Amino acid sequence: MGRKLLLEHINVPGINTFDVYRKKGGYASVEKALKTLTPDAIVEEVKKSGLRGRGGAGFPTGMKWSFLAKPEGVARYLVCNADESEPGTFKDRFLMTYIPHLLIEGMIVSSFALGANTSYIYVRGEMMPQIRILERAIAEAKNAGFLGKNILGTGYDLELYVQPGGGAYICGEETALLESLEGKRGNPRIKPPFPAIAGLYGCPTVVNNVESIAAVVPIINEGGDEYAKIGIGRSTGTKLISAGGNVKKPGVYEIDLGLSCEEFLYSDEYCGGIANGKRLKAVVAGGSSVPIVPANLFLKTINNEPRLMSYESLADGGFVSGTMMGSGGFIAFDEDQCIVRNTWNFTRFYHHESCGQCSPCREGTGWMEKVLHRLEYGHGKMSDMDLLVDVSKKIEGNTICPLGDAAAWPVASAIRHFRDEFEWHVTHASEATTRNYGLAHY
Ligand code: L3W
Ligand code: SF4
Repeated sequence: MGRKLLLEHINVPGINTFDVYRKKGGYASVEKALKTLTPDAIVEEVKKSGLRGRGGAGFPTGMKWSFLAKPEGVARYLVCNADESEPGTFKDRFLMTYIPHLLIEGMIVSSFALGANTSYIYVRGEMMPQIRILERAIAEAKNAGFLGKNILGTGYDLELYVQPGGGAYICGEETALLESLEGKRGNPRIKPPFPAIAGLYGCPTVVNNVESIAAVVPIINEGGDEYAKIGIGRSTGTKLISAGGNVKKPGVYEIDLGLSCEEFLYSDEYCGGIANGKRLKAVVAGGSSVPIVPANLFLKTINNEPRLMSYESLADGGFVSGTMMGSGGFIAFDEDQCIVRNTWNFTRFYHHESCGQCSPCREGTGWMEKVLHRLEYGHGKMSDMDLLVDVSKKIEGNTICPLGDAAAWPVASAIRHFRDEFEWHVTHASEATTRNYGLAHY
């Protein structure tokens, strides 16, 4: 049984309210941080913890914090990226819904560490219930003296605002998010400069995922070294995984990083195996932006070692035989699922969500979508698979933001691992067409 650092109290009735959360030890990290630690000491604890960004990139959080520029007389901002939109990912929504004060507590400690006096939680626009939940929780925390002027009499001031998002997946890319927060269209900026140097309103800004900020609470309560004892290698601590697709028990699970993929998928503590007695065919381990892998390569690496739920192990084998931890959006596909249709569906999403600034992404996602559509609907050609790989290679690495790569990788990996299934759609075109019931509207 893994440790529960974020979800320990998730089933306590009323834990979404300030009073119950406080009775369970909530906001202790704020007292400890503001009364006994310096901002630099907090950054040091986060560095020691080894925490890596939980939004998808896995960049070391403490290092990101230490990059924050501190010019004299210039405001600094902390912005929480709660624009969770990655297909298959619903762990941040879960945290915000059921234990919103954990995020607010993390925001206060993190803002103090970074020297921010104004911070924002940018929430996906469609998540109206969560926006209301957070606004209520912020009001409760402010009433209790944990937000506003002179917090707990320490002289530290912090205003925390919830900003409804612009309603586009691309607004979750950190620089597009900042554009949107400034009131503009959410188009990604060219990096560098990174937000740590020039972010919101041109000021030094840290953008962190919801789960990363929540993890700061146990790190400060227990110490960075204690946190780093959980996990394996450079994958320290616990990770929330949202499990979906054909698993018996879909839901949000907190795992110790380093748990074996087999245990995660088949044990009753987590996914409970594949539903309806079916066999596993393929897995998307970290949201739709990461390579899809067949069952055997999800459970074991190419060297026949057990695959682990860690940043390194999931990526073992690179794009040839590995995948990525990504945002922790785990989707299992059983033996009845059509990989071609799924790949088309993902690509349709990226084509729709491309902001259109760079041609490889704008044109390439549309092109891949059209070719996948014709394959799925029985009009494909044998040359289509090479064409798709070619287009995906021309997108990869040639765009302003990672959406281009995110669109390219699932297509390239699906063809690498399931080319026979793509070919079947050409050789059995009439069967492929009639099987696609219910999608004729497209
Ligand atoms: C200062 C440097 N800061 C890097 C910072 C940078 C950012 C972080 C990671 O994409 C991935 C993407 C999606 N000085 C720095 C520096 N930073 N070098 O570190 O940066 P980066 O560029 O590696 O990644 P990113 O642009 O943040 C995120 C993938 O996540 N993804 C998407 C998930 C979507 C959700 C969601 O809906 N909630 O999580 C899933 O896999 O494809 O590869 O802060 O500024 N020298
Ligand atoms: Fe926009 Fe796509 Fe370019 Fe990102 S890669 S900036 S989403 S066109």
